[in-house]
Amino acid sequence: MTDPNVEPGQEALQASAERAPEGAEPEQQLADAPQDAVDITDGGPEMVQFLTPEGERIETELNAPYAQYLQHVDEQVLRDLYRDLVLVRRVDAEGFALQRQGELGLWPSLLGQEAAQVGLGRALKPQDYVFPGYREHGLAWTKDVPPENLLGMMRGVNNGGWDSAENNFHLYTIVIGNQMLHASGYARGVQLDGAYATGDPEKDVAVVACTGDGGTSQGDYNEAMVFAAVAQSPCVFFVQNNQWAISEPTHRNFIIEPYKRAAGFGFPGVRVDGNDVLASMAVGAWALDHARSGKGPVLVEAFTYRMGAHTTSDDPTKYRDEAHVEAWRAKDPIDRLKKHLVAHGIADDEYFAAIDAEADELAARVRKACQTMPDPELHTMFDHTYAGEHAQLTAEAQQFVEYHAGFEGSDH
Ligand SMILES: Cc1ncc(C[n+]2csc(CCOP(=O)(O)OP(=O)(O)O)c2C)c(N)n1
Ligand SMILES: [Mg+2]
Repeated sequence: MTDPNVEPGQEALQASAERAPEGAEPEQQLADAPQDAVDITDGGPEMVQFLTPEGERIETELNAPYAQYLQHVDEQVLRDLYRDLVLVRRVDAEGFALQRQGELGLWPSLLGQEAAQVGLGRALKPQDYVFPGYREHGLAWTKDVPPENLLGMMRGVNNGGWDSAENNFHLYTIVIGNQMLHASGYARGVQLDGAYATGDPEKDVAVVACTGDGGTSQGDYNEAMVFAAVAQSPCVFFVQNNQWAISEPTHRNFIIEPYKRAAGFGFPGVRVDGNDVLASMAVGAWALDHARSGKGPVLVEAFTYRMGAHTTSDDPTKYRDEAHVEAWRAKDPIDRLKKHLVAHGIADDEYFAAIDAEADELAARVRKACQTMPDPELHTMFDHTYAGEHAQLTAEAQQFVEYHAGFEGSDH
């Protein structure tokens, strides 16, 4: 409960201190705060939700302003959302397996975050432009990036794998927070082009900047928000708070939650249940409308959980309690939609079996594409550094190719 006599920051610090071992220094208290003293699945009273973990559709005072964005949601839309979630999860599982089998160098799993991404993704219009991090496989799916194209960079055969201009989906960015600046700058460009706020929602552009809870600590993130706020550009900051930045829990990244911090930058912030695909879609549609119609930037924090490891290079058993993962499992985004579909007779066993079969087919397609990806010609790593011909780089590329040719026939 909020104590009106305590400053917000102090309250959060006190809460952390209360969870820390007795006698520890304040900084140590923060570091050692045992996480099991609080319900880590609780997004708080301001979190917008439409579908409970039990699959019940709810109407509340809090979700009422967003309900209009779900008017088109009929039984077919619900079935399609379920299909999206299952196919995206299946592609993700295949990516993980391919890495374990030595076919990929790395795979960052989105397990648990499917609804956050598919919800916002299905609220996007074709002209909207998304700047992802590296875990946005669900958003990529909704932007029609073929899933096999996500694998090239992870296999080390290219630097991206899709044409961002074709899909309005920028290449993955590994440098944390960097894409926030790209997005904010792009949104400013949209503004200068007059490609927003014309009153035509089928043409006006909104730009999405994706990051995680850890990314909110980056300078880039904060600079991008200042820039967008001052320009009043059509930028939606989409923070997937999956509770972890590799091994760092959120209390090591912020005292004030991201959705509340938006006010400090001068635009609205909303926390949404990131495991509820309907909530993510409704709030996402509202946010995109807000931006595209010229009302300025907005921040959406999707409260969710990273069910898997940070990447295939990480071992979360070293730093987190399995009981927490179990607690979040009860809030699984696919299970809750399935419960809803079953309870209302919207889908039956035959439908679910068909989707599972389609998912397996898709996974097989992705696997085959991965295994048959050609190794790149050596000089291609120099391509696209400059838009046009660059004499020095051409010479370096030539030298590089010749150098490697010198090893032909040897074991090195
Ligand atoms: C500028 C920068 N610093 C550090 C890293 C190393 N790094 C990779 S992922 C990560 C944590 C990111 O956490 P979060 O923003 O919550 O995203 P998540 O991985 O949870 O989706 C860090 C620190 C990096 N890639 N870039
Ligand atoms: Mg995170």
